[in-house]
Amino acid sequence: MMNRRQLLGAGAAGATLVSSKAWGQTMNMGLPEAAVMDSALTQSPTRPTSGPDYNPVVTLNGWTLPHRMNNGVKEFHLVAEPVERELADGMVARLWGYNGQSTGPTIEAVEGDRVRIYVTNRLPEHTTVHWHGLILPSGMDGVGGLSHPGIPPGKTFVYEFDLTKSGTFMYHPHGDEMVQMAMGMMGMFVVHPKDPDFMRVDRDFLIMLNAFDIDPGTYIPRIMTMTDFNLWTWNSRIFPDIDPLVVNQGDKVRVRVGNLTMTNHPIHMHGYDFKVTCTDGGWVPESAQWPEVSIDIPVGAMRAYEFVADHLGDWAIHCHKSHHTMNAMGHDVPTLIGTSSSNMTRQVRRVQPEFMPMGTAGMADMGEMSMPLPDNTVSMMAGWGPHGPLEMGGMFSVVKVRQGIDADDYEDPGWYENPPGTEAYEWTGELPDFAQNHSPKTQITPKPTSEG
Ligand SMILES: [Cu+2]
Repeated sequence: MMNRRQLLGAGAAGATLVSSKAWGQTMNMGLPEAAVMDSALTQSPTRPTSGPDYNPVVTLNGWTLPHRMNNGVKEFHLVAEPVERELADGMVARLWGYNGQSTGPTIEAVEGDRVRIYVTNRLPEHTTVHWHGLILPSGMDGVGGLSHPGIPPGKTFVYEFDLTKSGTFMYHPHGDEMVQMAMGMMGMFVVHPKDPDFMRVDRDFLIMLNAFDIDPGTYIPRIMTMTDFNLWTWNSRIFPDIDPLVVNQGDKVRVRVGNLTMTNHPIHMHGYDFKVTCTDGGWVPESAQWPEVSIDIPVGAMRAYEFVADHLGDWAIHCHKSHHTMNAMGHDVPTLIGTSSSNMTRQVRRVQPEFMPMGTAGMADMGEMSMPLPDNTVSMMAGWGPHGPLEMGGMFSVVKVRQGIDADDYEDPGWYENPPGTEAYEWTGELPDFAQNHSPKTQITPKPTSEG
């Protein structure tokens, strides 16, 4: 649900940022309303009501910031503030974000637009907004202390520039950046082409890769973590509560993926090959688009790919670093595969009666295990599919390709039913000796055989 609020008493410090004429016009209108989102679910795309037509983007578990027109200028109002974000059902994080959520709302506009973006700072410290990838005047670039002074708490600054090119860009603070990005401050900025037919697709999904380090049972990210994060998120959401990418068969589909984490993420999509069509530097000419099934998204970069959704089914889409498809886990756990844990278990249970050893056969039982969890966390390998536990978490979702899905319908159609004869099945004939599992144990030290 979106609601609106007027920010009464928000200070205006724009005089040094815009010309006095522009500022005079702006003052007459007052500040634009600042829309707030209170839901972490995917919101329907916002179709344009004026100006050139475009196919709006769908931000997974996110929304698009409304704007108003003021004398031909598109005006937006971002509010940097502490937020509560549901990372998953049963897990809330206390983050910093924009307009009620982290990640912040997507900003959508059209090539050739002039935009005026009010940024109100309700954080306890200064902030700025840097417009990653956009071509703009140096003083609008949002690097605190370099482009302009930081926005003090309680103040509102105004950014204003022309959108000279279309593409996919990002926004994030460039003031106490390490802390503010670790706290969840980031969003995406999509500029649609002026020509509605240029690079047109039927479905256009947005994913921002981000990461947090939140100890189970706590609410606030550890801001000093450099690489060993324990929650790998898309738009500040973890599987199984990342919404699916719902697609009608035959649709031309684009997926735009931005990365503001501290490591690269090879995003792999099953069932299709696709072409890389855009980076945050611009569109890739058709002759230079290259095919992929996994695309590495470097740190501080965006990659968009496209495909035609010919193949019906439920297709996994995920980061290919396997630790990034797990939820909150510690990495300093010893490997117990092949060991006998019963003696150790007995000893540990004397001091911790609920102790359960993990990883003696593998970790496949984690999804089903009902270990007592502390408050405010989710299990490591969660998610159920139509055929049992999915054993996935973190950066994972499902592309659901179906027939007869309406243009603006993104509702989960449920699980795909594989047509008869198209699903892997069990061999029920005789099993020869070599194929039988006589000893389901991993031998740590192979035993000498009688032959030698
Ligand atoms: Cu990853």
